[in-house]
Amino acid sequence: MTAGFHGERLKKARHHLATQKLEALLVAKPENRRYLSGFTGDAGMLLVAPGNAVLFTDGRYQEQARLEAPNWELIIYKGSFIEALAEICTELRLQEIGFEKDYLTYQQFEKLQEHLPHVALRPVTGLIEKLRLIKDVREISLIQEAAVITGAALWYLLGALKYGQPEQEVAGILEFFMRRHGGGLPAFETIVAAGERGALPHGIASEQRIRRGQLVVIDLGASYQGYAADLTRTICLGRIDARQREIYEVVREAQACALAKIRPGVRAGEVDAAAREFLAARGYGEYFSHALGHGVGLSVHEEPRLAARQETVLEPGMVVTVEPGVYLPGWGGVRIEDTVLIAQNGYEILTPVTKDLLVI
Ligand SMILES: [Mn+2]
Repeated sequence: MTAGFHGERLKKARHHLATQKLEALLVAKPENRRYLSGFTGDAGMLLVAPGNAVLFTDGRYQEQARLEAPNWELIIYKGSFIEALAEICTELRLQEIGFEKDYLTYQQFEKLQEHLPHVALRPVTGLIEKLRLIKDVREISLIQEAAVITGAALWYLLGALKYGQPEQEVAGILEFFMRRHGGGLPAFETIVAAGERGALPHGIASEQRIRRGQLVVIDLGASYQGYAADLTRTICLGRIDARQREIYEVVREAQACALAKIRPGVRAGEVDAAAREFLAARGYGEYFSHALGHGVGLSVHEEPRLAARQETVLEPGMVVTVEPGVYLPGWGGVRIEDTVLIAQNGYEILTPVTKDLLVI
């Protein structure tokens, strides 16, 4: 099984290299490394060549690498990784290797140049990420599991929330629940933003206490075996006024407009536009200050972006967030977000939590 799907991914990567007329690729980005090889350690690099698949790591990960990536040729380097790489390049007579230009540091690049004087270095971007755009069935089931843990944490919180709790404590309740139910580290720092702080789209939990009458934006995501989920709900404590209710309903309708657009063949930008035009027509256009959504997988933010003018065409197997929001400085904010799978005939929401206005 393990060899099966990783073998399939490696095959696709090699095919991709061939179409780019690239002899070999050095894979440094942790998510890409994990995607291709299954190796989950903190340190290591892959070299993908037509006849070789090499995993370089250090002594701490020897046993783990053998277990997780049994079909990769394992090289445990002692001193410097680059010296080990230089040896392999000579052995395989490689003339050119690609490197991930949006990940490798300039210093690492300089060292590669220094130690591989006879190898041309070609910067590439998004090569393995392109493969990761469409999730296979195993990936979808892992994202689904992360989404279920995330949704359950929010449901649990609704019963556990008390007036006067600091935002940080609320975040801690959510994170502990997710870990207790099989989640790894949270996929990102949990956002709990009450009252005026809700106007900060990325207002991570602070020491401020949540009070009756406040809207609270709660944005959380479990990870499960490396895969992320992403969910936001905005709830109200104790009582709600007419304006809070109006803005909540506007955001909820904006999300419904965007979801109604989603199906294979539609461009990402059109989905963004559906929510954006609806909010503009209702007078909230300038208060929706970010993109509608992003891909979710081994990274919590990856391709495709659901943003203005994005030409990517949606395909079955993509997983994206749909998260319109309205943020009014000095007042607060509302965001509603689901993680959504693009399906053959439309879409499937993976984050199973009601969007009815919750007044706790
Ligand atoms: Mn998100």
